[in-house]
Amino acid sequence: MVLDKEFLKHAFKQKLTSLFAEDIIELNKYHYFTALGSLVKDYISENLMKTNKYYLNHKQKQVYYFSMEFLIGKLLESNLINLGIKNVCEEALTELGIDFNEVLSVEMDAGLGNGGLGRLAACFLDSMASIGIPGHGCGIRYKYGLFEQKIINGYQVEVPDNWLKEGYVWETRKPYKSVIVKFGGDVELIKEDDELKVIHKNYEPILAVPYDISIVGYDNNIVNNLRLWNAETVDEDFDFSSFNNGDYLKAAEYKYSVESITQVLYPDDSNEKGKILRLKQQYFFVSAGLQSILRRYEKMKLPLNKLDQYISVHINDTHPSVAIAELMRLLVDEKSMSWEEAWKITTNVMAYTNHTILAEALEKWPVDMFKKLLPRIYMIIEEINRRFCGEVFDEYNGNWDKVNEMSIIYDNNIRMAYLSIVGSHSVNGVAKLHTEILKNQELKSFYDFYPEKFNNKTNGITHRRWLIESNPKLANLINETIGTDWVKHPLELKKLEAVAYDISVQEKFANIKKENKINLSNYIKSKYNINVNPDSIFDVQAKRLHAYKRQTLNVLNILDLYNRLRENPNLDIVPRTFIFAAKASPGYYLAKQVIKLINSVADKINNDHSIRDKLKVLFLENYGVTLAENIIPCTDVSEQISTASKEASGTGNMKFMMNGAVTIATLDGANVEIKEIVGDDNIVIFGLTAHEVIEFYKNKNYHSRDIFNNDARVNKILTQLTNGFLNVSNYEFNDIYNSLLFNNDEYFVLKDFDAYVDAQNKINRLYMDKEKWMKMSIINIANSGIFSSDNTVAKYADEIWNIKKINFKNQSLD
Ligand code: 26Q
Repeated sequence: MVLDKEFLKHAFKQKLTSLFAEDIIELNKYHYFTALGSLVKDYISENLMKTNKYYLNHKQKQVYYFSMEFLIGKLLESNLINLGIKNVCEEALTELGIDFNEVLSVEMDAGLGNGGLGRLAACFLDSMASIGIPGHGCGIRYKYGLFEQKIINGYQVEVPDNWLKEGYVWETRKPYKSVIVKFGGDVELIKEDDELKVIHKNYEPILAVPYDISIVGYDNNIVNNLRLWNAETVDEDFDFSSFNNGDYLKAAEYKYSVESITQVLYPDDSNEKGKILRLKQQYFFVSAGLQSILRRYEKMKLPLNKLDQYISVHINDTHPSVAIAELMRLLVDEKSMSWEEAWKITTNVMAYTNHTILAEALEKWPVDMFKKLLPRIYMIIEEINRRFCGEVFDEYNGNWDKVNEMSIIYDNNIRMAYLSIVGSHSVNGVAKLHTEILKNQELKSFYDFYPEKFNNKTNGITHRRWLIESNPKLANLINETIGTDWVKHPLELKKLEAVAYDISVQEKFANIKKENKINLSNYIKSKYNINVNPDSIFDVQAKRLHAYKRQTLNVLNILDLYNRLRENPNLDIVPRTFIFAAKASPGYYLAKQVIKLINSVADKINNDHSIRDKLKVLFLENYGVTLAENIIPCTDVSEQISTASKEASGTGNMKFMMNGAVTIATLDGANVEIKEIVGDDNIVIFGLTAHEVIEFYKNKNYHSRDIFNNDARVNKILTQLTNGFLNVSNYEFNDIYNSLLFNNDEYFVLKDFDAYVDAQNKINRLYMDKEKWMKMSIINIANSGIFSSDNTVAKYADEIWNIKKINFKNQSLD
């Protein structure tokens, strides 16, 4: 199929007819979107089939990225870009009198993730396809993605995200590839011909139906697959037959309980302990995924004992870690392989990424619950643990303390991180600092035991979505300035360094930032009826709301700045627009209070005309992939201010940098590496180091009250939280107040306050020197190529998966 404009116009009209049987003038942008999407999908499908055939014929090793979350956002524009047909589609639709950008904008975001971990999975899929890695996603087709956030009277209100209600043009249901997943029941081991046979009875069978979404590589004809599983009842006529039995309600209830498995994404990015439905979700997609991988493998007629040469399974945090036991079950129970051989293969196949060091986020499952739901899997974990503990016992000369410390099953809980380490050949952190903390603190005993397993893979982001798609003006200017090599080789962005001091180039970059800021200002005006000055500094903190990310620190500085402005209206500052965007987990009370606080401060400041135009505070609702794409290109200052040691990596930090924002940051996560690459002059660093934070925890010698008592500014601001100054009840912010003062400020907000104020003042001074600022901005863009997920994924392929890139350039896939 060749797509030229005339062909497209024709095919588009035909699609409209076949889908809607109405004349084009009767239809609206939603229909246009569906028709164009469907057309593009047809076009992609040809390459999908060719890619598959190529992989099969060449017996290419495949990697499967198992993840509970894929935060992929909209797909139409990125597919068009990767296929190289965006311009021609835009022209075709424009000639038909259709507003192309409106058509792009009506697509629903696929918000099947909470935040960083889910978005990372989506960036990796894009990069794997684009650099030629046969890599596929495996996850859950949640009927409801992450909730939609509304702000009502300053509070977060959650609305269900019914993203499938109009159908989803990118998916293909493949019922003939369904598999059965078994829950509960009784397991018996019997000896038959000297072989141990496993009999699983009285289990509940669930039908796992795959929905496939094509992942299009950039300009290389490769199409990989994202397979999302849907839970359904096994017997299609189930409710009907029961109806005949007069048991209709029971059948309906049963159907509901089965479908509830894939009903909703857990809206929590740290911990929601011990929920049986979540464990069901985990085993459901993992078992379905592994069964379908084995089925494909068997089709290739390769011996099972070579599985590890042809398959890698990557587990995105511990959420899919039952995969280790499930693969053992499939090999030992269903394929009659010996334990030893199955174990060798399983550990070679599996690799694990850790995304967090927050103790409360480390997954544990209560033994009783686990055993009941997954009896055979539990037995297998017990056996894995029995053997592992034996090794530890031998290695440490019978030291039982060591065995207890490292045991996978301990205190009636299964520690999933430990299972993941023991059952994988690779364990990686997501930024240098994070990996060091894992090795030297959190997982030290495992690092001592298995040093060869541990490695670092600093996160990355796809520059196609986060620069080419979201900031087309900047991408074009980069093309004009250094050519287009960087598109396929993002490290080439480095060439921009040569022009960072060139005033005429700086001006062009500044103009684009300004144009983007004007666009966002218009959006804000139309949505919130607030006037924003596009010449003000756009200072943005956009990420999940969490105490460790310290949105509170940002707000406290704003309050202090406001106090200073009220005392001295002539204070020499560049007008600043502080923008927040963040969802809080619905059950995370303190995080939701912080949203109310931000909105209360915003109300107070935005309505104070005495300081007008010097300060604005905005909370943009419903942060997600699409809003991120709109905010990031407009940002001057990127807020990356987590308590050092707490943010595993961060990826927003990379997105902002790539769009020319200057970062104000603690030395946490990947901020450390951003600083290393841009140099001290092109980033503003403040605050405690990870080492200092860890020492304070250890020595318990931080007392937040001392700061309250000795720092008049802190005293004043905290008092303003509870004395009616913010036009809310005096009690409204009691819990925030108490967390800072009486619970000793777990995240060192007050401790870092003074350094943060200084850092913000420094930002103000730097921005006043326009040339200096634009130099910093350009140097940030120039050095962002290293954070393209193309590089990250290439390292995974090379150092973990042992998969070579395939190169299709000028080569047919046939
Ligand atoms: C666990 C148990 C029960 C319910 C929910 C969860 C759960 C869900 C999501 C736990 C964690 C997550 C997500 C974690 C996450 O997004 N971590 C982020 O991963 C990014 C990619 O590596 C890093 O850049 C961030 O630093 C890290 O916070």
